Amino acid sequence: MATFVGQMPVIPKLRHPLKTPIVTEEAVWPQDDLPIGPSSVGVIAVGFSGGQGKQGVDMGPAAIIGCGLLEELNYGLGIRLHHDHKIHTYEDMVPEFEADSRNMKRPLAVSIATQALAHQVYEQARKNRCVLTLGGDHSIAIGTVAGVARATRERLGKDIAVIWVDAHADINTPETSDSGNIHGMPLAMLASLAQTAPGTPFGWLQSKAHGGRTPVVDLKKLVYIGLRDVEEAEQQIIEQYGIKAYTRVDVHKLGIERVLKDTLEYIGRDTPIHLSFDIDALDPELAPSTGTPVPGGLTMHEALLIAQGVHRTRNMVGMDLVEINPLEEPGEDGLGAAQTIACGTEIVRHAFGAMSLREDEYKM
Ligand SMILES: [Mn+2]
Repeated sequence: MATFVGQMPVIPKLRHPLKTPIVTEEAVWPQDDLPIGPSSVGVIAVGFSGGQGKQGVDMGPAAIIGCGLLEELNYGLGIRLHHDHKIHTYEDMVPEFEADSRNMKRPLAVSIATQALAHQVYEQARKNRCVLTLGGDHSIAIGTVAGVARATRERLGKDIAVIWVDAHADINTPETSDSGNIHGMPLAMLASLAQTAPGTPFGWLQSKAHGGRTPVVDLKKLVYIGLRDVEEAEQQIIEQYGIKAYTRVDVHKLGIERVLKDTLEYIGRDTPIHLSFDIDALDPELAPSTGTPVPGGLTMHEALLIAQGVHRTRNMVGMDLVEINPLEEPGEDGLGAAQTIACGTEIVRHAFGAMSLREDEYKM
């Protein structure tokens, strides 16, 4: 599998980590009584790029961790982290070469990797930890959402809601996809719009061993924010299933406060939330280092308000940050990549309790 083939550009740190973090599998941050946020967070770094064709997105987690994200959470916000110090690539599990199948590229690799990831996420989430997964391409959300959904059902007896912040809808079925790249299909897999059967790729989503309830995501509990590059077949799916979708234009017209308030009301105040954040939701001027940039994206203010608003519900059970690709538009002296990473870091910090926006600075 093509991982780490290119050379990681030298990425300057735009933020200064406070100290070296203490993060081990059972790491202990000295306070049990933490002022803000979830007290315990599982972090899984996933250097997987098999859901799309560009090299480099597998370097995302190493880059963002290298720039100090975990120190920010651990020392900056006082959050207890559970992390195994590994970048998971699943290289030893997935086939190196694989023929296209049913208009999917590398279905076996993505299925095997996401199944393994689902198990990792589940193991963290069942211990009452909020699980932060650093990608990797967006196909990994098949694993993260499945793992979080299963643990949350077992632990709280509730279905999760998913807030999908993205330029793209990522809900193509294999049949409707032009590219065959599975990072454009995770929601179709999770919502059982794509045909899967036991023994075939993604059949594990329906297996009893994995919690056995399908679909994993109820489309009535999915909300999109930031869409601006939606394919026609995806638009049909959104309309057919009545999926709540706030496009970039909606954010512009309604304002992000209103969009967020409506989103959280729609989801329901007692509903566990998985926030899947694709860095390409941001404007490429802010976050250029991503595989499928689309102009006209969210501002940092909008992104941080989403993250902070989700945090304030105290209902976040999982979060993904995906599609940071340090090899795309790295910029002079790596500044484009550094800026992309700094944006991602700020979004994660706010989802875990950083409060740069005071309550009187926005209406919720
Ligand atoms: Mn995406």
